[in-house]
Amino acid sequence: MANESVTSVMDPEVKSEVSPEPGPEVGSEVNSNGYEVIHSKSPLFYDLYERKSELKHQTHYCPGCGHGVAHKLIAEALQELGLQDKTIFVSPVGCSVFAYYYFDVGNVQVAHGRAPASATGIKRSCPDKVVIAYQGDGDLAAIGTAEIVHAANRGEKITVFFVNNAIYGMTGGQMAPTTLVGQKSTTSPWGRRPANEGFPLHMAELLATLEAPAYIERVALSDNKNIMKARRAIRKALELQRDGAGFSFVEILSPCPTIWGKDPVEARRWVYDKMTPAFPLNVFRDRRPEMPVNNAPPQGTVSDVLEITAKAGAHDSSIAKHAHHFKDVKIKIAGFGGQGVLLLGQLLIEMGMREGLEVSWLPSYGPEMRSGSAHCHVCLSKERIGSPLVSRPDVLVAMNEFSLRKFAHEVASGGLILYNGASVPADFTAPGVQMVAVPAAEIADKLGSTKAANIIMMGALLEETECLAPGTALSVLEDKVKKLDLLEIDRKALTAGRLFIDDQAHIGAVSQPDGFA
Ligand SMILES: Cc1ncc(C[n+]2csc(CCOP(=O)(O)OP(=O)(O)O)c2C)c(N)n1
Ligand code: SF4
Repeated sequence: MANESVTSVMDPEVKSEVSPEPGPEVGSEVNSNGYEVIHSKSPLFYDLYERKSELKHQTHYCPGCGHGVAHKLIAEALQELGLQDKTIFVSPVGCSVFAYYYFDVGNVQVAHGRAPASATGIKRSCPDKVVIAYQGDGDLAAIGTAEIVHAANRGEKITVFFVNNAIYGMTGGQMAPTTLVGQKSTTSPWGRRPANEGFPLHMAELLATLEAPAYIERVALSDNKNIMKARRAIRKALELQRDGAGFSFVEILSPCPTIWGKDPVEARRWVYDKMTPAFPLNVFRDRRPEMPVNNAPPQGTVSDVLEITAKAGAHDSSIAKHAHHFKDVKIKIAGFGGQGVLLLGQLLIEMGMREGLEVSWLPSYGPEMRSGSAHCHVCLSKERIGSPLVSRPDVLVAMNEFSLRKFAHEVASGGLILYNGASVPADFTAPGVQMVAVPAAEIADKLGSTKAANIIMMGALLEETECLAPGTALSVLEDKVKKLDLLEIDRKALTAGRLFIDDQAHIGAVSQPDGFA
């Protein structure tokens, strides 16, 4: 694709198909065999490739690499179809990771194997765009096997160009799922043995077993005639997407001279001689799938879908009027699974939402359903929240001693620790931090349910920090707690937590520089 790196050879058999499409022709010459060789570059490529200051006219691909040819064919097709301004190109991890240095279209570079998943999200949110996932065989057929199969099976209206060079190029020649039987690689040094490494994966055939795909073809960059066929297939796949067809997929058998240890001409020949018998060229699917129409989910704002606005209106007017004397409050709640640690965080963010704050909740818990450690990060903020991760909490709610000892050191200076216990352990100190021991489990037991300990801590938190209104807490509990007897206990627990702070804690309110009282 660099000016001199790709040539179109005027073969009499394919002459009519290779006449250069509109675009700046850089030059032409007649070679020693009497053929006219045309050097051209699609205007869809950037003028300069900014990757390296000294190589601004060259790609990073090795001489004879199929990626450059595939890029050129895609660029020309997009240009001919007038799709440049509508295209979003999703590049993978692999040798083609830098495709965004070349294509002057919308570009996204994604994690290894995830291009079909990312392309799905992009296409669904921008249905008028032409979304291309471009992937190597390691990327698509190894680490990304699940993504491609499911995107194809859902009939996502994206186009996938699958560059199969039978090897991992970028990482130095490990065996790919497409490596041929007997082919040597750094991880199959004796040649691929089906009994040990399995058979090559035929992705086009595999995807053609699915109902949803609209178009699947395998082509080869082996010789000019086949390159012209590849050109047509690439164009067709893009046309189908433009016309709203369905999932289109072109597998491109492609030379990797460097890793194969061949010169560019030998490598092209190897594609034809060795790869095409193993991966037959064919159109495996060409039809418009029968997909149910009108199956799009209802569209709406997050507030509408969560019915937040409607619910907020139903609550007493004191909720919205609560004054927040802080810019943001970061809270960590930690304990054992089963203590309602995560739930307490969810209740707080629900309250924050109802009071018009920005909120986030990030849970973290072990695999055990009960007794494993669990904690969550809660942010309440008047401004948009950059990260839900709380590494310096203003408040730590420690539901057990283990969590107290584990997280106390993280609490910001001047912050608050609410500890679920009759008293703070004698040997424990947390300089510069207010500590309040709330015998929440004990009080909860007296109220009739140990489970209510988290709500007692909530009451204490609200009373001590005044970060959210107790009225909001009540309305949230009324909506969320479906069992009436438990709701009654929770109401009492909320009050008990607040009263404990007022009547028994005898510890002054925490003063924060931002006014969090
Ligand atoms: C999660 C993750 N796993 C592994 C790698 C290492 N890695 C980078 S590229 C690559 C394989 C690329 O091969 P292929 O998709 O065939 O593309 P090619 O380089 O041949 O074009 C691997 C395994 C990575 N970058 N990220
Ligand atoms: S290693 Fe192979 S796939 Fe990668 S740029 Fe070089 S020739 Fe192309």
